[in-house]
Amino acid sequence: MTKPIQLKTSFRHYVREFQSHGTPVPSGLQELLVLLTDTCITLSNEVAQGALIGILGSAGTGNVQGEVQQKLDVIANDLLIAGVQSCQSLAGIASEEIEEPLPVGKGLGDYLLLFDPLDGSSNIDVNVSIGTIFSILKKPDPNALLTTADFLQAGRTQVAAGYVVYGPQTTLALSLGAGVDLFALDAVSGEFLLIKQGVRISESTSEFAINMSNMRHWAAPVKRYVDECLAGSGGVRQKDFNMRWIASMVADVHRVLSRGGVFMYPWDQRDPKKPGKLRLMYEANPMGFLVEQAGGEIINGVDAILDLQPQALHERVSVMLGSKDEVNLLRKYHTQS
Ligand code: AHM
Ligand code: MG
Repeated sequence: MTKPIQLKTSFRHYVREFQSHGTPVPSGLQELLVLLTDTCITLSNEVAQGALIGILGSAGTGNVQGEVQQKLDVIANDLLIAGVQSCQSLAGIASEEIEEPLPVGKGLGDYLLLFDPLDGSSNIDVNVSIGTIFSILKKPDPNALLTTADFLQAGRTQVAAGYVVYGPQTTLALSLGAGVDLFALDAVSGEFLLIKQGVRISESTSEFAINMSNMRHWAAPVKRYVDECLAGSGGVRQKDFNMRWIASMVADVHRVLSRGGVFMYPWDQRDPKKPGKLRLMYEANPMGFLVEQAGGEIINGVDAILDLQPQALHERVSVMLGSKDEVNLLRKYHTQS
């Protein structure tokens, strides 16, 4: 049971008031969440300024993934790292943009923070929604030296996960393991205010999201699923489907949380050895935590993503998430093949 909190409560008050089954949020986690979300507010203000402060365009550098970095990828990464340095309970950070984990202070403390600092980089320069995705894990031994292995925990062990979308509104979605709550950035107070408690993803939907330009590379079960959606009311599904693809996972997942749907970035044959495009630790696990906490599902085709044992910090995974009925159908098509 989650304690109801009054709408428009500020995030600072929310983390103090939040209780699941009478248990409040530990003070160290409160501190981390407040520092992290405050930094996202700073980042939101930078994003809103865009070209006016010269932060659009390529940084001319590459990241650990071999991808070209945008200036905002670098700015977001630096801001987030700096923003949580004073957190006493934080032992280390792993970022999509950096190869090795960074200790915070001496690398001691209860929590580990992982993030994709700026998701949807291809949308930065065209003023389409982008975001920050984060995941918080418990450090296995708060008093031991920080290692990469500390971070390699299955998604189900996350103590918190969330994202911030920098869109028409700046919106924060957060789960502390007892439902998903939504906040909007209030321009007047400069704070996140609670706008919805207990978000639920509808079990059925008639909306799907996938990059259709990759259709010729998909595996047969994904092609079958999408073909049947496209056949509409005259096909086996006997209903018309709508398609949306924003190419920012934060914005696509926000739509799924808001009105249901299914989002897919599956494995494909372009690079058969690559399990998928999206990253397990920085994208799939935190989004999966939110989706499951809102009553949806997330799989790699066959297995629940939150049960996967990560092998490496930057590993990639095939992703299918959203409304239960559709994810179950995708699982069925994958297990039949
Ligand atoms: P990024 O973290 O480098 O921005 O990449 C992840 C993004 C997701 O937000 C989005 O779902 C996907 O990559 C879009 O890929 P594509 O351009 O192939 O459609
Ligand atoms: Mg990303």
